[in-house]
Amino acid sequence: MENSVDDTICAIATPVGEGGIGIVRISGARAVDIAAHVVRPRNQQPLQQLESHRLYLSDVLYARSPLPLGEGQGEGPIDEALVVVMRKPRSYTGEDVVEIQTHGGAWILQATCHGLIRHGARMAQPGEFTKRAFLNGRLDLTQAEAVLDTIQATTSRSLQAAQSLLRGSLSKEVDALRERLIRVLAHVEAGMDFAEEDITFIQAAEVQQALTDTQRAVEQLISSYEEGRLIREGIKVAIIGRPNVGKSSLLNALLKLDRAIVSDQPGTTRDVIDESMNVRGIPLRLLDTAGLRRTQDMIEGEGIRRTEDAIAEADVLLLVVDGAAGVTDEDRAVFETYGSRRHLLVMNKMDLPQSQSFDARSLPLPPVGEGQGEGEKGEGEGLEFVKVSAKTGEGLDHLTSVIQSVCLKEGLEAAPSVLVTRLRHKASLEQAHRSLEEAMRSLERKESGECVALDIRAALDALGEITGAVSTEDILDRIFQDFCIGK
Ligand SMILES: Nc1nc2c(ncn2[C@@H]2O[C@H](COP(=O)(O)OP(=O)(O)OP(=O)(O)O)[C@@H](O)[C@H]2O)c(=O)[nH]1
Ligand SMILES: [Mg+2]
Repeated sequence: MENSVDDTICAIATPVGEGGIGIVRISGARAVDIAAHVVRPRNQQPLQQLESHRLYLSDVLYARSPLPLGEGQGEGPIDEALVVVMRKPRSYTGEDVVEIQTHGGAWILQATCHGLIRHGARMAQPGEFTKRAFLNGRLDLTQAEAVLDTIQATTSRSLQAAQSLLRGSLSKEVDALRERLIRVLAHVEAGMDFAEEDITFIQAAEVQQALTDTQRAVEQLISSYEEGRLIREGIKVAIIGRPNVGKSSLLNALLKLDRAIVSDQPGTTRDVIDESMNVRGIPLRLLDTAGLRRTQDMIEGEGIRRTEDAIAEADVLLLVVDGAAGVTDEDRAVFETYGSRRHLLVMNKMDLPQSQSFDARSLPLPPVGEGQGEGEKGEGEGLEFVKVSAKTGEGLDHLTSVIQSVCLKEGLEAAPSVLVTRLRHKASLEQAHRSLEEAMRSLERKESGECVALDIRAALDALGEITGAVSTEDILDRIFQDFCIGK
C-alpha cells in the first residue's frame, strides 16, 4: 500500500534553501481535495471549483501539524501563494495536480507539505512524479530519463542531447526498428505454416535482408554511445606525470582559478582534485593527481594509489612532462605504464628557454609527431604532442580542442541526429543485436520458423526495454532511484 499509485503524493519541487519562490507539488486522485485544506483562494471560491491551468492568489493555511513546527500557532495563514490546479489528463503526471507557489523559505515549504500529509497525502519517492507520468503514458522511458538529463545538464551540448531525447528522437528510431521486426515476425510466423513449400526460399531471403538491415541500424546506434556518453557525462581527463612537471599549475590555468596548491616541492599534491569546466559546450572533468614516483612516504603513497584509481576511470590521460627539465627516468616509468591508454603528451613550461631543446624521442612511446600542428597525429597511432605553458597560458586553448578532437570523432559541429547516451540503452541494443544474430544463424541453418521467431521476439523485447514498451518493476526502480524528490 505504501507505494500504491492510488495514493496522492506531495513534495517540495524546488531546491531547499532560501529562494524567491518555492513550489510544493501534489499529484493524485485526491490532490485537489487535500490541497483545499491547506490553501484558500482569495476569491473565496472552493479550490474544487477553480478553473484548470489558471493561477489564483491564495492564502496558505497552517494545518496543525503533528510535527513540531510551532505548536499552538493557530490556523492563520502562514504565507500567500499562487495556486494552480491542473486537472487530468493535461498535467505532468496525467493525474490531477496542484502546485502551490509560496515564498521560497524552508519552513514555509515544509509546513505546507506537512499540512498536506496531515490531510492524507504521502511524501513522494524520488522520481515518483515522473514515474507516474510514464505509467500514465505521458512519457516513455527514454523521455523520463531525458527529464533527469535535462536537470543535470551543465553545458549546451549535454542539454541539446537531453532535449533531443526528450523530444523522442531515440524512441522514434527504436519504434521504427520494432515495427520493421514485427512485420518480419508476421512473415516468419505465416511462413511456418507452409514450411514445405518453395515460397519459404523467397521468404527466407527477404527475412534475411530485413534482419541484416535492422542489425545494421542497431549497430549504428551502438556506435554513437561512446560519443553520447561523453556529451552527457563529460570527458574525464586525468592530468598525470612525475612530480613537479606542473600538473596542478595546468589544472589552475585551465580552470582560470587558483584551485590546487602549487609549489616547487615535488610531491605537493596528494588528494585527487576533481573539477569541471565547459569547453565549447562539452563538459570536461579535470582530475589533478599526485605526481607518480617511488616513495617511502605513506601519505604520498596513498595519494599515488588514488591517482591510479583516477587513471582507471579517465577517458583520456594528459601525460605531462617538464620541457625545461627534459625526459627523466621517472617520466619513462610513467609512460611505460600508461602509454598504452588513450592519451595526449603535453610538454609544459614552454616559456622556459631550455624547453626549446626538449626531445621526446627517448620516451617509451610510438614515434612522436612534433606538436604545434593543429592537433595532428604523430606517426604513432593516437599520439598527440602539445606544447603549453601553465605559467603564461600559451597553448591551453589548443590543448582543450585537441582533447575534444581525440575523444569526439564526429567533431563538435556535426550534431548527429540520434545519440545513445546511456549504458542502459546500449546494453539493450547489444542484446537486440545478439538476438538478431541468432535469428539469422537459425535462418541460415534452415531451422524451423519457430526458432527464428523466438529470436526475433527476443530482439523485440530488448528494444522494447529501451522505451518501456516492455518493462519490469526492477527496470523502473533502477531508473527512478536516481531522480530527486519532487520530480
Ligand atoms: N616557468 C614555468 N614554471 C611552471 C610552469 N608550470 C608549473 N611551473 C612551476 O613548476 C613547479 C611545480 O608546479 P606544480 O603545479 O606544483 O607541479 P605538480 O606536477 O602538480 O607537482 P606535484 O603535485 O608535486 O606532483 C612550481 O614551482 C610551478 O610554479 C610553467 O608553465 N612555466
Ligand atoms: Mg600537484
